[in-house]
Amino acid sequence: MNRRLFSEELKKEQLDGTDIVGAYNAISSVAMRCALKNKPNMPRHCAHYFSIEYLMGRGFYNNLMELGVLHEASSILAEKGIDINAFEEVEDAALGNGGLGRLAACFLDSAAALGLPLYGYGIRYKYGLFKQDFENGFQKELPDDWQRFGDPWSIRKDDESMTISFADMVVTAVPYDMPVFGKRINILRLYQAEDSAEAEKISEYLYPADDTEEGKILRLRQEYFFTAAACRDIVQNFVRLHGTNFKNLGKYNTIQLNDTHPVLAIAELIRIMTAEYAVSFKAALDAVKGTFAYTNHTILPEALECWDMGMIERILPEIAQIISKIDGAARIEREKAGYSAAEIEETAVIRGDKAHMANLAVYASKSVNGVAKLHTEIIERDVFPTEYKYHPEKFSNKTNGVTQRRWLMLCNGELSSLIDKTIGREWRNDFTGIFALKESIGDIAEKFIVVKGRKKKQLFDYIRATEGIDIPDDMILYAQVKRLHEYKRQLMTAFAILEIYNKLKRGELKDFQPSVFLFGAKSAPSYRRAKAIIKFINCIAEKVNADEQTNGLLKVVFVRNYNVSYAEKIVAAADVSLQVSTAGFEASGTGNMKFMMNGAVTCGTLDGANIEIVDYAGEGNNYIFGATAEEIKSLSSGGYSPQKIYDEDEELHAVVDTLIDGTFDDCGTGDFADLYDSLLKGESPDYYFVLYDLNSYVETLLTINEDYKNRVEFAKKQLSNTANSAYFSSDRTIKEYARDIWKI
Ligand code: 26V
Repeated sequence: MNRRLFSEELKKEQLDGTDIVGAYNAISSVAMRCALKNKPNMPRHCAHYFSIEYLMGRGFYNNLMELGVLHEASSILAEKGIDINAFEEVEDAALGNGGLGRLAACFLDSAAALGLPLYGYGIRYKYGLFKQDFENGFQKELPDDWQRFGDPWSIRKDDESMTISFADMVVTAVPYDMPVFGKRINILRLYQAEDSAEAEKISEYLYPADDTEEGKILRLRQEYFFTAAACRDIVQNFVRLHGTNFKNLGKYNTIQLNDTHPVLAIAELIRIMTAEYAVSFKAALDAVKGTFAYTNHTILPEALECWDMGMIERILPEIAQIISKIDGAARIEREKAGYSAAEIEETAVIRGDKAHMANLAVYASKSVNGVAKLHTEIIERDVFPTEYKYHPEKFSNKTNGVTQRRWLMLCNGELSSLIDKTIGREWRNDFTGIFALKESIGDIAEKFIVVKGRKKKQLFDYIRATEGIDIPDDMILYAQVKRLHEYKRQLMTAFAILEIYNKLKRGELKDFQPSVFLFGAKSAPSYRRAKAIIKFINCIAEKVNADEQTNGLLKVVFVRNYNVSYAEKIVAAADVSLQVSTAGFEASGTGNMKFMMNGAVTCGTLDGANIEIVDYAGEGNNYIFGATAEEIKSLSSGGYSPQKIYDEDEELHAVVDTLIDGTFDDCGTGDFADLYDSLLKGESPDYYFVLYDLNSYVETLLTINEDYKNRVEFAKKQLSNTANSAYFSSDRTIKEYARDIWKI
């Protein structure tokens, strides 16, 4: 963009430091006006990303950085008496919930940076993911009314609105286009539902509760709503550029399905071709098979969506018919290809009275991928084994990545300048250049310690101001920030902290380096056990932080409302990245990569992308513990007795008992007893092997604590992680998608 124009325009603005939101909107609008002077059209050949979540984070700083005017803006504002950091009070839109949505945002960033045409489609929720507060240690959800700050980075496109029909209602899908800046400008198009109060509900909330029939229908409407509008948009562009020979659809377009939520698009695209362009069903099916690509992001059975066919029939009768026809076609095709009857049933699109969305996606896509090496092996071997047997060529791995522009350059200017001074600035254009840092690790270790210290101080100051908790600046920072889920085992960290606390009280840990354990996580509002874990950790924090005997040595903090902006501060400051999921359950993880880039060592299990992180950065520079995915699998098939561990290990017994012995108070909810039962009772007690891995976890945490005493050696380990993080750039991931799947 023309920097001079931007500076001139910005200087003309009447900005007032007392109206930060007004100034925010004014500056953003100037940047948008200047940047969009020459926006490219959708090219003939491009890829489309369909996702029910986008966790874009704050657009302000990132966009100004991408546009190359962050410095200009900062100095012009300073002249006007405004500190550019003041805009941190403008909250970011959290139109997503976790890794899936943040990955979508990183991908858009990377594609634009690389100059690749990738267009995102999703929903413009009125309320994003709830804002989290704690009330007496319990999570409380508050609506996230992000639009109250305005939405200066989007443009409403009334003239490109679409009508979307359901059996019982018609709604208008109004696009809001958010430019994504880089070497080229791509667009994230988010649809808002309008026309009636009923219609508006469709784009009101991210993940409305789906434990009732009504909630399920709403979720179904959301999924159809945005994918139908997006499909129509893509078809209109295709027809304009290439005519109506839909044989070529997949030659020019790939639609990447981010998990199963957008999978109805497959049926809708067939509907559009057959109903509106008189294409035969067979030809339409062939066309979609060349167009769609599916990414799986989780193997948790509860997250693999199945829709009741009766419900689809009621709300979307034509779509139901098409799904039935796809199911029929798949069965015939597979019988001819030699699938056994059992194999046909297992892979069927309709099983019983349910549409199996992952099976539909796998059947109708040209490509299926997992998001880390181990995860892809698991989907090939355990989740879609039959399809893999007959169509191995369809499957591939695309290990996730994160954008170093937000997750290193923007969030850690101090480390970025140290890197500049050490190896020059070329790594900023091509992140593979970061590898050159390896040669200088020894020389800059001391300087790195200073940088880390500064980032920690910034974070601790922020925590003091927002959470009212005081953390000494020199503590080792262990961080576990991610969605709250039993498989991620925040509970195991809680137990580990209690064991360490007990050891400190008994005077068993000589020369223990002062440590703070930091958590950030939101729990799904209806997920009782996840919420119980939040309460439990808050109880531990209260007890530990108030104990004068251990106070200078151990702190526990659960930050409120963990989000992208908080994450930017935490990943830059952390010494130790806790990635302790039960092996086999975390598809990839992307937080692990952000920490790695910023020079934290990983303390983790051999799960998801941790395996590859350690492959690149070296096992000696990280701390791996716990059962492997294979061990977990064999333990799961019989013979695991958490009761035995509990009975035989006194220390472990004692910390688990704090759930029921009155040490902590769950205010009569019975939540702690329920957690206790989940570990020791029922059909598969301790399903996530918390007790199994606890001892080796505590040992590993203590080894890290010991190693930290040699600050320089420890800093070298940390820097080795930064130097080896090139592979975990989403630029690399996007290049692989572009080369292997999108052919752009
Ligand atoms: C989402 C939700 C939404 C709210 C209701 C409960 C619930 C349960 C599970 C999920 C999982 C959605 C899929 C997902 O986010 N997967 C994550 O994708 C990341 C990007 O590939 C990956 O790094 C994480 O390992 C994976 O968990």
